Amino acid sequence: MIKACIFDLDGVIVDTALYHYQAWKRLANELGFDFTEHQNEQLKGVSRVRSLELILGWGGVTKTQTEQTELATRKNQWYVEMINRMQPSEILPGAKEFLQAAKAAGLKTALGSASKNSSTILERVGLLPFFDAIVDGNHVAASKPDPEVFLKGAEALGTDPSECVVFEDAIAGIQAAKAGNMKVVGIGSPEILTGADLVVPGLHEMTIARLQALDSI
Ligand code: B16
Ligand code: MG
Repeated sequence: MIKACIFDLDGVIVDTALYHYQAWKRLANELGFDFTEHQNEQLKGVSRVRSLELILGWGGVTKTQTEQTELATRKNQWYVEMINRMQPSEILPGAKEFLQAAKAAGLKTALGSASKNSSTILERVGLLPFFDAIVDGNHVAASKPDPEVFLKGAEALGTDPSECVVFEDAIAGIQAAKAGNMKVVGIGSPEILTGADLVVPGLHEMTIARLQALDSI
């Protein structure tokens, strides 16, 4: 029986990818190069440290560990300035309604995000009260596709992984959920999110009936 939902944040609940892109682009420009929005797709669901490594690679730039820490901190300051201005209107279509429906159906809810800024974002858009547990980049050692973030979410909710459904927009997150023996709903396109048990374009297409139907697969 399905007892809990675990949600990724960026790309599922809100679209913070644009803010990440603007902040990383500013950093790259300061270092003397640029990268495209298409390249930015590769950073979705990827940790801050790994994102910086990829971006420096695209620019052909080498930095020491200390310099990398300083650069990641600088990017994060710009990013935090932007997310501190986020509004409830930035919640993706259907996300709040599905969270409300999940709570009304007696399901437990957790966040399972790579971001270290997830609480700030949920607070800004007014969704913090909808989550029973928050597990994010501050609580895990291994990044998706490792299942750690989702397993910790299930543990925090006191739910067996097999009774959890994960909602994810990144392929690494789909793989992480599967590695954790969970059901997974992909948010996006079925051509990209192969391996998901169900793919919907957004949470506006999700219902509790569709969720419960995952029990039988
Ligand atoms: P931060 P998710 C991820 O969020 C983003 O998709 C990814 O682009 C970002 O680098 C990562 O969080 C870390 O974010 O710098 O705020 O710690 O999709 O896992 O909710
Ligand atoms: Mg995501």
